[in-house]
Amino acid sequence: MIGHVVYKKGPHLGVEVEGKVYISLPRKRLKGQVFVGDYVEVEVVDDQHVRILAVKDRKNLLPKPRVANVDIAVVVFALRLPDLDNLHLDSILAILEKYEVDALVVLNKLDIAPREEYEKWKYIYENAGYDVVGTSAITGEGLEELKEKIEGKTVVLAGPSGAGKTSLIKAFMPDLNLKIGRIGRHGKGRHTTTDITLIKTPFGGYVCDTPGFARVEISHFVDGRELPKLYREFRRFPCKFSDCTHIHEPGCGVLENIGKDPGKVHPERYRTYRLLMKKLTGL
Ligand SMILES: Nc1nc2c(ncn2[C@@H]2O[C@H](COP(=O)(O)OP(=O)(O)OP(=O)(O)O)[C@@H](O)[C@H]2O)c(=O)[nH]1
Ligand SMILES: [Mg+2]
Ligand SMILES: [Zn+2]
Repeated sequence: MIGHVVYKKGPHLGVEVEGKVYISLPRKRLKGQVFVGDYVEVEVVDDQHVRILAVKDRKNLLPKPRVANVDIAVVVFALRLPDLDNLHLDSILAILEKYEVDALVVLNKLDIAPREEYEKWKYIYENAGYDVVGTSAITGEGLEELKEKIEGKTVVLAGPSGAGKTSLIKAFMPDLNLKIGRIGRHGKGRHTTTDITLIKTPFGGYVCDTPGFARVEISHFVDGRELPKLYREFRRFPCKFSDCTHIHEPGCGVLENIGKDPGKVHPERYRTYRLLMKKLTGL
C-alpha cells in the first residue's frame, strides 16, 4: 500500500494511508532516509502502526524544514511591522531556487501599508519572474486569490517571524489550534524542535507552518559559485562567459541590463545579489 508521511514527532513518523494516519516506528534500514512529505510503500501492522518498506522517488527535498515533494513555498513577508527586508526575502528565494522548489511571494499586512509600497514590491518580484499576491489576514483581502494558488498543493510557509504566516493559515482554518504572535522565540519552545506537521487544508492539499525559514543562513545552503544562477531574471540575459559572476566581466548580460524598466534586472535585486555574493565569496 502507498502512504504519505504527514508528520514527524520525535523519532516517530505519521503515515496517512487511505485517509487514516498510522504511526511508523523508525526502521534501521531506512534511518534518516524518510521525510515528511514522502510517499512510501507500507504494510499495515495493526490498527495503529505501519511498517515502511520503501520510499518513492521525490521531486524535491527542502533542507529546512526538511519536507519532501513540496509543490510550492509560500514566502510571506509583511510590508510593514516588520518592514520588508528584501535581502532576507531574496536569500530565501535563492535557496528555494537551488532546491527546485517553486515560490509564491505573499506580501502581507496590506491593511497597514501604503498602496505604493505594495505596488513597488509587487512590480519588482513579478518582474523577477515570481507570482505575487497581496494579502491581509485582518481584512481578508487577497485570501481568495491566495487560496486559488495553493489549493490541492503541498505548501511550505516561509518568511520572518511576525510576517503573518500563522495568521494566514488561521484565516483559512479558524478552528485550528495554532498560536499567533510572540511565542517560543527565546530559549525553549517550538524553535528548538525538529517536529514537522503537514496540516490538511479544507480546500485540498497540505500546509506546513514551521519556523524553519524564519531565520535562515544562506551560507549553510548555497555555495557562492551557485548564486549567479539562482536569481531567476538573470537567466534572461546571456553572458559571454558561462561562469560569469555578473560583477565585473566584459560582455555580462546582467550588468548591461540593470534598470527599472520592465524586463530588466531591477537595481534592488542586483543590490541584494551583490550583498549575498560578498557574504558568500568575499567578492
Ligand atoms: N495589521 C495586520 N497584522 C497582522 C496581519 N497578519 C498578521 N498580523 C499580526 O502580526 C503578528 C504576527 O503574526 P503571526 O501570524 O504570528 O506571524 P508568523 O509569521 O506566524 O510569525 P512566527 O510564527 O513567529 O514565524 C500578530 O500580532 C498578528 O495579529 C495582517 O494582515 N495585518
Ligand atoms: Mg507562526
Ligand atoms: Zn554575467
